[in-house]
Amino acid sequence: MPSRRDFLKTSMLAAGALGLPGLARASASPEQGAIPARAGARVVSTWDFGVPANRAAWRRLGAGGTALDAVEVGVQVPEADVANHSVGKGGYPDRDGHVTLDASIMDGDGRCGAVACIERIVHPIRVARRVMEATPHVLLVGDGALQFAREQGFHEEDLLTPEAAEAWHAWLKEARYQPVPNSENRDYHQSLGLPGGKHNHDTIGMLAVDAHGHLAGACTTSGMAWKLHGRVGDSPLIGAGLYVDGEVGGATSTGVGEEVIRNAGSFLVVELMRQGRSPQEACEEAVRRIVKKRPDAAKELQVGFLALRRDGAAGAFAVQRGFTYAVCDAESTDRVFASPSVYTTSFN
Ligand code: SD4
Repeated sequence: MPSRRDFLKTSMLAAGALGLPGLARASASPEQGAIPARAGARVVSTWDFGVPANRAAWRRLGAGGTALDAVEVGVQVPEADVANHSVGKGGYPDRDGHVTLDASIMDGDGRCGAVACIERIVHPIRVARRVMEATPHVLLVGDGALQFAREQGFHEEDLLTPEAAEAWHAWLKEARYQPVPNSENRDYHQSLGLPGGKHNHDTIGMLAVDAHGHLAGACTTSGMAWKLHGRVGDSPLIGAGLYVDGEVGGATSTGVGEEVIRNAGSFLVVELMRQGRSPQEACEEAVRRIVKKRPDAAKELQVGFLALRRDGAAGAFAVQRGFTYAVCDAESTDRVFASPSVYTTSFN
């Protein structure tokens, strides 16, 4: 468990992370990506755009909402943000021009629900919760998921914004599918002039523990831009993009979903925490397995895991440098931390 000194150092890093040049200079060290337990509630989520999402979740907790309510409300912020090019409306489409969304939600008591490859619904996370609460199933896909959403009274709309359509038409000229690591970090990415200024994938994974120690998580995305129609990533798959066990903690992932699915990533992180690893150690082991299985491929792709233990301790680890996560608690609602990573120089 990191000492108070480590926590202070980490907090300073967080301050640096918000002033982006500081983050760029920060080198990976063990205390990065690990924040100690604290009494009371805490919300964590992937990437720097997790800050406003965390705040919405926090407000919900403050108004007496459960951890499940909080994560459901929180991830709706990027879902509705048309400037975010891959969660919900405004997301980049697949190869054929369809915006297809994946989402999952899980409570610490084991209840869970998900939708995959759903179209025309701005808030797939709300449909996922409805699957969990109003059906005997866990996962609905494609047309069946849309049919269910219609039956539940969800409003339908075209999710392909003019801006996303323009990006798709530009992509069609070469039509090369090549995910860009860290494209999710809008400010970070752009301020450093890293390659691939267009966001081709963003995912928000959020984990919350409320003041009673109750846990929940949610994950929502439009997946990898320009993917094949029908492709489903890790985000709606319980155990891959999200897993929560109220006795232990929760984990969520972002990046190239195929790599996470191959390793049942989020389940693995939670199981490692159950065996006594810290959140950060557990994330690191899950990332290292991905790298070990496909070392050459791993050099050019990004996967990041974020974990929150039942006692509020949090940690993260990624393949490439540049993964960030946002932390919100009574002390501060808007900290952004740099995750440590296997590679510290790639894409920089
Ligand atoms: C996917 N894991 O569909 C998602 C994409 C993602 O940040 O996380 N992007 O594979």
